[in-house]
Amino acid sequence: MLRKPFNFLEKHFVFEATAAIILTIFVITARPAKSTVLALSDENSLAAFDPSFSDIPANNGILFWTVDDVNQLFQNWFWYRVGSEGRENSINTLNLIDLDQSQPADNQLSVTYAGIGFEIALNFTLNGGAQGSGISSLFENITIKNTGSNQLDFHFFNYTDFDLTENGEQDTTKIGSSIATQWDNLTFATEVIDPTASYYHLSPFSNILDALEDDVPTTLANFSGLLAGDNAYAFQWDFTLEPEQSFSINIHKSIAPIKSVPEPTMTLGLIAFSGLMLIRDKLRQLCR
Ligand SMILES: [Ca+2]
Ligand SMILES: [Ca+2]
Ligand SMILES: [Ca+2]
Ligand SMILES: [Ca+2]
Repeated sequence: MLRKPFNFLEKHFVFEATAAIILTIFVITARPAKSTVLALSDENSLAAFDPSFSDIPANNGILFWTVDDVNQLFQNWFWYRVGSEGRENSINTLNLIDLDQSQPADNQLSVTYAGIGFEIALNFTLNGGAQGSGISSLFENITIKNTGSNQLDFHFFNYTDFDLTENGEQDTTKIGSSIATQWDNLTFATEVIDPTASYYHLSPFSNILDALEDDVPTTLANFSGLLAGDNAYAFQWDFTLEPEQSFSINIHKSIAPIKSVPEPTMTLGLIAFSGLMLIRDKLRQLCR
């Protein structure tokens, strides 16, 4: 079982970003190997993406997504397997052949990896809402193309670990073949995918990550929840690709606040108490 590492990268990154020094390239020397982390930013939102491979499974792909300076995401990334045997690998174990971010701190990024006889192209678009709105969207478009001369039996996985409002322990999650939802007292996250997945799964962290990183082929087990606690989930697409053929997937993740409207009969004392509880929770978050 993997232990959830402390996300020091996020603290570093958010500090830099709020100081309005968003650079295209961050070199994070504290990480195990020198790695280049890219920023996606738009209005109230900031996400970090590391295109290179880390042998710490939880340090691959999208490493956080803050909305109004509150982090909502621990990790979001992609794994694949070709054929019915052998292990899955994260797609950034493949050769990085193209990386394009047109401007510093832009909200769009595209990256392409090449394997033996195929290429995987990803396009990310972060669409933040107005400052203070708590609203944000992340669009991911993935195209897998057979560039070889043999038919490919492809298995593709999107793995997502939301930790809403900085902490996943009080989150609740459910999933089906085309949608996943997760919420806590303050935040609601939705993921809608197209086409529908062949399989899906929801499990306490780090069971799915362990399955994607072990040495045996994985087929997700379609547990749909509800499940409370620090969960992660994944979708799996199984498809056959003829030479020159492509398969595209669209993924739309969104974050929104849960509006807490006081009941009309609520006394002032109760409202003050709720406020104190919120301040207490905030202080606890800050002190962690
Ligand atoms: Ca926007
Ligand atoms: Ca939470
Ligand atoms: Ca596996
Ligand atoms: Ca989680």
